[in-house]
Amino acid sequence: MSVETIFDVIASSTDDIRDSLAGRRTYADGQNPSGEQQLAADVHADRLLEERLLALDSVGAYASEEREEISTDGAGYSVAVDPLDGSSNVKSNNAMGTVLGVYDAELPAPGRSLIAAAYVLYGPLTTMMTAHDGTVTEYVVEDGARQPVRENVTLPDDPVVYGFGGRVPEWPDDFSTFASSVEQELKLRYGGAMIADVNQVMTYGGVFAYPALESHPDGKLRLLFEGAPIGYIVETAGGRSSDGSQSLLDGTPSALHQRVPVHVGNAEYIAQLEERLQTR
Ligand code: P6P
Repeated sequence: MSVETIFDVIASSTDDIRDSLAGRRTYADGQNPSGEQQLAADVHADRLLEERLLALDSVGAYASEEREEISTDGAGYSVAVDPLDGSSNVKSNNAMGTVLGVYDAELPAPGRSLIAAAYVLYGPLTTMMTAHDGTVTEYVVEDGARQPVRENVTLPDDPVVYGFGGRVPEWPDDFSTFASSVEQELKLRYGGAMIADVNQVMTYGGVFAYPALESHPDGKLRLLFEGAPIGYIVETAGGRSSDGSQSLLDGTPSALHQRVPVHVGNAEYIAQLEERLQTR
């Protein structure tokens, strides 16, 4: 029950977060620990989720992509949150999301210590995808309450879409070769917010990646807050995840905000990717 209670806190916060966007499209003074500018909306969502999640008996630690330190409050699970993933999309009024990882371990912890993960997608509808106890469920969130719309979600067998982040000239040659083969088979769907792009893969099948870049060999996305939770969800839905050589769940972060190359989607594409990258 305690994981469902955590999911309920996230769902019940969606109206407050969505309603806060309009007036908080400006940049706050600070940067997040990854050196990225923070919108006022990032800061607001972070404070709101910290307060509500730490108020639960089942949560003892709150870590966020928006803050350097972990907040603690007694015993319980450790939650790792990206309060507003893709917040730069507020300016262009495109989709964005919230990412949640529930770790049964002290952070930073490997993805294998995840016991649940979820994401909220702020799109035309507010939806939530949860992974827990070996199953993925999709909900529409209305008035802060989750209404299930898809049970036992699995990636479709016939993949349709792909989305690859980073600038093409920055892609290493082996990833570029992989991308060229994928482009012959699938349709491009890339919107600049991981949650929205991953949700395309969860809905239509395919592959999403924010790969290693020549200038950033660890890529852009954070292992604890983005890579592992999304890897957990996609793998629970029958897909695969990879940092280029192993599942995103096998990575052991040495630092809270460690970045990792992220590749998730249908198993055949992740197998192709790893084969291509292992010829390095
Ligand atoms: P780029 C959003 O800032 C984010 O962290 C992810 O949600 C998204 O996948 C990626 O960065 C987009 O990065 O370089 O395409 O703007």
